[in-house]
Amino acid sequence: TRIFIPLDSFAVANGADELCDELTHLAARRGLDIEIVRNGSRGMAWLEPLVEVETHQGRIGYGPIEPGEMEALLDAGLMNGGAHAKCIGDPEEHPFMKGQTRLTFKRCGVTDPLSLDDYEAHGGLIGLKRAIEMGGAGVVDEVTESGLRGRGGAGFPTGIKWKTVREAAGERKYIVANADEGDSGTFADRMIMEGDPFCLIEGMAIAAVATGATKGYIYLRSEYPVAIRVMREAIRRATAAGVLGVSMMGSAQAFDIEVRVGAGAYVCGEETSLLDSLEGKRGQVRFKPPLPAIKGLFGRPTVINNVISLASTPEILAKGAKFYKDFGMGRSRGTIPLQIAGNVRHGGLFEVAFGLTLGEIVEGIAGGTDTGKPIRAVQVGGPLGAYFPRALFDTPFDYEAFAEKNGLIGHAGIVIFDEDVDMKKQARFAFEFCAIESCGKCTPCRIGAVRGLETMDKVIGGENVSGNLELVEDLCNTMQFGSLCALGGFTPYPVMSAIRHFPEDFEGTPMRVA
Ligand code: FMN
Repeated sequence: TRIFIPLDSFAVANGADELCDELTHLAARRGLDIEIVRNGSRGMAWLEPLVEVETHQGRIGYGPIEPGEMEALLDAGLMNGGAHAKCIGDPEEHPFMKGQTRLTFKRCGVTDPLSLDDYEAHGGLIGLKRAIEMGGAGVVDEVTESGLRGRGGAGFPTGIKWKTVREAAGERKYIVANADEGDSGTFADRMIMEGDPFCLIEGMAIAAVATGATKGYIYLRSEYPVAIRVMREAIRRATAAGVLGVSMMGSAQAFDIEVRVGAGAYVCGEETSLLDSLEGKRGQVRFKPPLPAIKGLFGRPTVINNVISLASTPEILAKGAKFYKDFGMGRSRGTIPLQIAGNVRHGGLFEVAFGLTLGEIVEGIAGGTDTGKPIRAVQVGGPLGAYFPRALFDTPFDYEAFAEKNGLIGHAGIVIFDEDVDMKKQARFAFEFCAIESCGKCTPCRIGAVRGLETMDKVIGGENVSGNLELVEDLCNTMQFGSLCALGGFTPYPVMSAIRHFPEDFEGTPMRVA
C-alpha cells in the first residue's frame, strides 16, 4: 500500500518527518506492507500534513495529521481509507481543488517528485520533446503566441525575452531561473521545486532549446533547504537519465543546470543584482541598458525568468499555445498560481485563470480571516504592492486592472489583514523594509527610505501630521520616478495606498511604535 506524506515545507514545518518515523515504526511492529511516498503539497496549507493512502477507490486524504496521531489513524483503518474525523475523502474532489485549473501545478502533490518515471507517466517531457522537434525559432513563436508573461513581478512577455536572447550574438548563453522568491506571502516557486522539480528542469531545457543556451543556473534562496535538496537530486537524476547533459534528450544540444544558493538579500531577487550575486559579487542593481538578454551573466546573453514562468512552458509546448491562451482575460493569458496568506482561514496555493475578482479570492476561496473578523485590507504583490480596501474588491486579477488602480499583481502573493490592522504601521513598515533591503546604489532608495521612516515616525507621534504627510507624498514621488529599480520605485505603492485608502488611520491620536 502506498501512503503519501509530503516532503513539502508546509508539511515538514508541521511535523511530516516525525509522522514518517511514526509510520515506519508502527508498520514494522504491525507487519504492514507499506511504501511511504514523500510527495509535494497540493497547496491546501491548513490541511498539512495531509496524509493520503492509495486505495481501490482512489486516493483518500486525512489532514491535518499531527505527530502522535498516526497510531489512531492506523486504528481507524488508514490502510483501507477508513472513516476518521480528519478524513477529507478524495483530495481532488475537495472544493478548494475543484475550483482550480491546474496547468503548471497539475502534478504537484500527486506524483513522487523525484521519480522521472512518475513525471513521464503524468505528461512530463512531452513539451521538451516537441520543442526539440520544432527547433528554437518555433519554440519562441509558440511561447510568444501563448501570451505568457513573466510571473516574477514585471509581467514582461516571455516569448519576446527569449527571442532577444536567441537573436543576440554570443558564443555562450545562459538560462537563469530566479528562485529568490522574497515577496511576503509567496511560496509558488518553493512548492513547484519541492513538489515537481522536473517541471522547472523541463522549462529551463525548453528555454535552452529556444535560445541556444548551454548552461542553466537556479538562483535559490538559502531559506529553502528542502527545495535546494530536492532540486539538486532531481538535476542529478535528470542528468543520469540523459534529459540533461552533453546531448540533451539525445539532441545535438548540450545543456546542464546548477543550483546556486543566495544569501538572504531581498534585492538579489531583482534580476541584475541576482546576476552580480551569481558572479560572486555583492548583489547590487546594474544600470540598464544593456539588458541582461544582451549582456547578462558574465557579460553573455542571458534569459532570466521566474521559476513559474519557466515551469509554465512545458504545458504550453505540450498542449500548444492556443490551449494556454484560451484561459485568462485581456492581456493576462493562461493561469496564475495565487498564493493566499496572512490572517486567512484557508490559505494556500490556488491556480486559476486570470480574471477572478479580489473579493472572490479573499472572501470566497480563502473563506475570510482566521480570526473571523472582517477583512479590512489586502496587500497584493509582495512588500512593494499596494494595500487594497474593500471598496476595490471588485478588481479582477489581471495585470492591467491592478495597474489601473495603482496596484500590482507581482508574483501573485495575497496577504490578508483584518480590522485590527493599523495602516500607519504598515506604511512605516514599507519604508523600514526598503531602508533595510536597499542595495545602496541609488540615492532616492538609499536615503529616501530612511527619511521616509523618520517622517512616518513623526506622523505616528502626532507631530504636524498633515505637513509631514505632504512631505511623505513628495518623497514618494521622488522615489517612484528617481530610483534605479523597483525596490525604491515601488515602495511608494504600499505607503501611498495606505494613506489614500485608509486616511482615518493617519488622523487623531498619536500611537506608540513597538
Ligand atoms: N523576480 C523573481 O522571480 N523573484 C524574486 O524574488 C524577485 N525579487 C525582486 C526584488 C526586487 C527588489 C525587484 C525590483 C524585482 C524582483 N523580481 C523578482 C523581478 C525580477 O527583477 C525580474 O523581473 C524577473 O526575474 C524576470 O522574470 P520573469 O519575466 O519571468 O518574471
